[in-house]
Amino acid sequence: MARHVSSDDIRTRFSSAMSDMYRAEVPQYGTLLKLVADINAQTLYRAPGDNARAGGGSEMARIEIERHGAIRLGTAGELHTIRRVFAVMGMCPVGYYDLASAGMPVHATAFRPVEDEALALNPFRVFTSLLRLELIEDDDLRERAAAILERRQIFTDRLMSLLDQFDADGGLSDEDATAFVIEALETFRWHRHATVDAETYHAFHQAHRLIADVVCFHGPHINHLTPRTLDIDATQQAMPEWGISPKATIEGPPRRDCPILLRQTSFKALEEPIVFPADGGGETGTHTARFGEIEQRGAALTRRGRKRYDELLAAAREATHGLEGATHQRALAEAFQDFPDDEATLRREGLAWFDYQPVEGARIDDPEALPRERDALIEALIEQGLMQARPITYEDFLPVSAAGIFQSNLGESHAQHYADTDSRGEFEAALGASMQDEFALYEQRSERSLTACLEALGLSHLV
Ligand code: OOG
Ligand code: NI
Repeated sequence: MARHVSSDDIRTRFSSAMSDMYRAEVPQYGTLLKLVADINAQTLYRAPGDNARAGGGSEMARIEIERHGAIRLGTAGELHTIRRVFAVMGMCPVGYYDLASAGMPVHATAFRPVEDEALALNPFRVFTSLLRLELIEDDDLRERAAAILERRQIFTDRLMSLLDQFDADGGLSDEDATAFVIEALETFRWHRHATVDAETYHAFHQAHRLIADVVCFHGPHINHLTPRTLDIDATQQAMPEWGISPKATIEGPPRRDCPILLRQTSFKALEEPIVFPADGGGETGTHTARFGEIEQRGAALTRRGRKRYDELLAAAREATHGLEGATHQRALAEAFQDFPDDEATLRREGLAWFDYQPVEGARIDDPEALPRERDALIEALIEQGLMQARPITYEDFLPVSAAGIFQSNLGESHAQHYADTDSRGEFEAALGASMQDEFALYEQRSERSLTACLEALGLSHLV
């Protein structure tokens, strides 16, 4: 039997093919990549040591190819199959994002690699949301949407048979992996031909722009592909000089000495020409769905850290309301003043996750003199210069930020209110699997590194 190509390899081939396709479809994306590469090079040049912090050297290797994208699906069946597509690329569903309370009739998960090595090679992630048809109030519109979605097939026949083959054989040969990348890309491609007539399109658009975007096209076109910057403030500031106009505020936490979680900003969706079916008169129109975004990633927070972040963000809402740009960031920074901003405190207070490594050439003179209690031992080893702790990079998304990104690209005027219902169970039923818990993943990673570190230092017996 032919050797199987690794999932990591297929993921990288796919994300690179996706990046090429998006660059051809959305020229501004190409400009954005150049800008981000420019800022990253400058940032590294100015403060090489600084960037070793979130993740260290291996992190710099992945940053050039690091992207996240987003798609919006219409049916349970589509979500079920996309899970199989991402599984071929070693990407698993992590976390549940309910955006109904933010006025978006969708819920979502993030498909991404979860193993340390796979993340280091290429952490490609896709924020994948599913339209919640039950939130469309108008009975007639809801039924029409369901019927339209039921009829479409967003995956090619060849892709479906490759998925069966992958499930049966546990992998794909080099030739089949190439075919897989080509076929899977079709699902993410932009189609200028709407599947419904202009009147139907406008009716859905009126109900919610997101509904028109999901229901009226042949497939769930990738709506953005986000590169990672090492300095989002500098990138945002430089955008206008490069002919890109960003949204007014950066989502997420403020700028900090020890970056935490995820900061994001996007630029406005393109207004693209679309064509309605010929039998409906072949009218033309425009649709705005695709946009650009950049992100800066920092340390993953523990449950306690995240709770504190969510509280401070909620409290800052009033203080930052209506503010833009630098004024907004200043007010936000003020609101976050009580959140510790040095690695030692973040670690000691259990607010962020860390990865542990033995310092090269470390020698323990008297192991018996070391504390037995876990946290005290960690601190002692760090203090004595025997062990190094580095923040673990946040690999996920933030629901409040995601809602802000959705909103800025769909137009605030369409903000709506949906009842807060927990539909996680329904999402998992559609997916055919449960989502992994992001906090558990970070904790396991931290624990694994600590165990390996203590072993390397010959201290396994201590804890
Ligand atoms: C997804 C928006 C969420 C992010 O980075 O938070 C997202 C969408 O607009 O479909 O990509
Ligand atoms: Ni995004």
